[in-house]
Amino acid sequence: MGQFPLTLGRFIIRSQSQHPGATGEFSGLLSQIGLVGKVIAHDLRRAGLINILGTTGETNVQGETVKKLDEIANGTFLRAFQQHGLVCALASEEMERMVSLPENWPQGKYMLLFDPLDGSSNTDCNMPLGAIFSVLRYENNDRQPVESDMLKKGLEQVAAGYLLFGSSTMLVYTAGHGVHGFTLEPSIGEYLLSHEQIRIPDRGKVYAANEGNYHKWAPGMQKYVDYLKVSDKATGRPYSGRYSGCLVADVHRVLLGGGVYFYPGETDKPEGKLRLMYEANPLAMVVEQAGGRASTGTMRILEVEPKKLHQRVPLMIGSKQDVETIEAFIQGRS
Ligand code: AFP
Repeated sequence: MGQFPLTLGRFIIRSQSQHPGATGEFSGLLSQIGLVGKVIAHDLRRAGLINILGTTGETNVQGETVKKLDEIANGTFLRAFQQHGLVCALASEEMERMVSLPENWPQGKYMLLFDPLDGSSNTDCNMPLGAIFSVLRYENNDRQPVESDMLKKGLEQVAAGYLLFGSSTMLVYTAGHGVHGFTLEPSIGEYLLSHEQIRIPDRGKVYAANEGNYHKWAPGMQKYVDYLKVSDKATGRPYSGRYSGCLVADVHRVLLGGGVYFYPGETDKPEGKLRLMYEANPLAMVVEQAGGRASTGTMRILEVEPKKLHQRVPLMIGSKQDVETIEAFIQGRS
């Protein structure tokens, strides 16, 4: 009889014992992320039924306003973290400003930044969606955090990860000691360790990008995509295109099987589309911890100096050699 699979809770306790000085706070935060994942997965499963259940335009039969699932997911994160003394500040793609907790509420030593629902365009067609989170530490006990306290480089993240709402619900995270993946067993409501110590292959055969933007890309980027399509056994080309419309799903595929995802800058949007603080930075930490690389095309994502909470950044992320090849093309070295 095989050993009983490790639950997220047991894994966190085991990891905590391996890192002296680790307080239960981080473990509590991660468990809350798991809870948020269960709630959002439940809401997404019902999303397809909301129309059948008789919503009419903006309100449903109970007279409730049918909010966008992004806002619902954002509310789930807020409810999960506002009262439990795990964090002292929250920031989200769905909220213009950072939210700090009322002074009389228990304050934690972490700041949580998140994209509560990544890939929202996939909601109506039952395609995968995700949520991304980044954890920063806040040490100053003299005052509550302000937004500028969040503007830390990705290198300063204490933990990062994502929830993937696909054929199954997964939680993948790193706290700086490798990357671990858990799959939700809905019948018992537990996340079970399914991918311990994930390592990304040095090179893959898959690329994920929206080639509809090809003519807006810089010449080096266009040359790279043309290069991927030329047949060459030695370098595993041509690569296969796999693009889901959900960053988390595409990065998860690349994390497990190798390859690269990229959303580059464009002629009218040189900074690209994706957000640094709660999309590129957390995924860059995960992928680098698994042995991969994440770049703007000219520098490491984790070293980008943030100027604004919602700033965008070009993103090339995945297998180390694949990202290095892109950088060579973008920098005219290839
Ligand atoms: P949405 O959440 O607005 O659908 O954006 C998803 C996303 O941020 C990322 O998950 C996708 O990889 C990328 O944008 C898709 O963008 P395009 O539709 O421009 O390809």
